[in-house]
Amino acid sequence: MKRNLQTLLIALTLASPTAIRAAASAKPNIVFILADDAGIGDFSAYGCKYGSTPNIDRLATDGMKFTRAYSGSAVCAPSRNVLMTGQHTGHVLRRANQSKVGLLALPPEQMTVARLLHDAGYATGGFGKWGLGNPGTTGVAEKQGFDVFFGYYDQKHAHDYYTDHLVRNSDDVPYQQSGKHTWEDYSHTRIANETLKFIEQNKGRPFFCYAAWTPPHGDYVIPENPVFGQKPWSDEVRSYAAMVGLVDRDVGRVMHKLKDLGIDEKTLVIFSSDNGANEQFIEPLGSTGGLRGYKRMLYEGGTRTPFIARWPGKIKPGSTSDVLTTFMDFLPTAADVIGQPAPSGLDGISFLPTLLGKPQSAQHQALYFEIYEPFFQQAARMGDWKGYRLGTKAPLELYDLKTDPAEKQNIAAAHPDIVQQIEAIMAKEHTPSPNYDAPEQDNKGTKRPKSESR
Ligand SMILES: [Ca+2]
Repeated sequence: MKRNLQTLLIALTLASPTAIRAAASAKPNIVFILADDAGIGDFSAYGCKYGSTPNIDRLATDGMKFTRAYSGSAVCAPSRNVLMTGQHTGHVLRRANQSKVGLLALPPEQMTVARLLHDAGYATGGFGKWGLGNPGTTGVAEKQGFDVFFGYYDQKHAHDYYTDHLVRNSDDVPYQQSGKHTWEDYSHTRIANETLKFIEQNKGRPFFCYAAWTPPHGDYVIPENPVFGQKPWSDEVRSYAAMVGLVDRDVGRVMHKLKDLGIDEKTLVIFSSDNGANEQFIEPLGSTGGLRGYKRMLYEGGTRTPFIARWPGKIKPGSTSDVLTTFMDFLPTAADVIGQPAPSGLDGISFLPTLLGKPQSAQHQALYFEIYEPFFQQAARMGDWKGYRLGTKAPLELYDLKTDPAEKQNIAAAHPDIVQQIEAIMAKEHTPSPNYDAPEQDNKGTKRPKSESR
């Protein structure tokens, strides 16, 4: 028996990639669907006030809804950097969309969740917006563990939903426009179709599908808007609401595809959004769910995110979890799902025990965030305590999220011991970056981040 096992191991070691893939076939598929700039208040599973997102609701009734989940950051590129690398924003390369030395690209040997899964025999595909390295750099998706990436590499390019080209593995794919702004012309149509095609093509082997779709990020345009077209809102608000609906519709298409192929039972599907909503959608839509702040701010409205996981037979249907988690936990969780130890140097912790309904013995003592856009901010959550600081010189603001989820009452003066603990966390978790200058600012709060975005 032992000898047979040894023979098998030797055979596998020498085997072709196909044989290794066959051995890995018990591994579940992983689909991560990432909306862009959608707030927690845009989804009916989290109390949306203006519409419903039934397909995403169904993920929650079939699976687990996280009630205290955070994205990686309050803007696109750092959030995706955290998601891909399992490190928080005190450690990652991208701590803002821009830097003082231009767009930063992931380095060649960067550990990413795509690389981890690819090396374990997974087919790896990304569809939508990449943002961690433009063509010609070391950061392109196909050098970071993806077999294929289709969509936008450059974040500014991703604003153009009626573009004349998309990009596949760094090559331009021309995109003929009719000039009439039809569904055929709309880039997300093609990106969603490519997502489904990848799933279909890889149905017979484990795959990782990273659906980093661009809606509802601006430009706020959509070919048709039958549901919200007559609402007394601005054109941008009407389009944004419809774009959230589009994300929901295509979550439904992904689920249909998985079921049609008979593989939904062996697929872990996660849905989330990369950062909080823009300021302009708070008043008409309540997109930040009543939380303080919005995109670009480390108050709750900038980073609290919808996070839902579905995995039949593994995750209890209709369950919820209040475990504190951010995108940094995705990589170690993926490693855990495929039975591998997490790579070293991560900040994240696997939440697989939570998914499986087991005690989450390893938990974060605190979550840490920093951002250099438009101003340097730091935030840390320790249990129900939330510390926030604008600039490097400002006194820490302290909130008790249990009694004050909207961060209205700064109670720092009453809790100097907690302030001290959170300041120590910020000092420990922040590593200086040569790519950014942290502005020293007081906390008079006169300057507010602009909502318009890169
Ligand atoms: Ca975003």
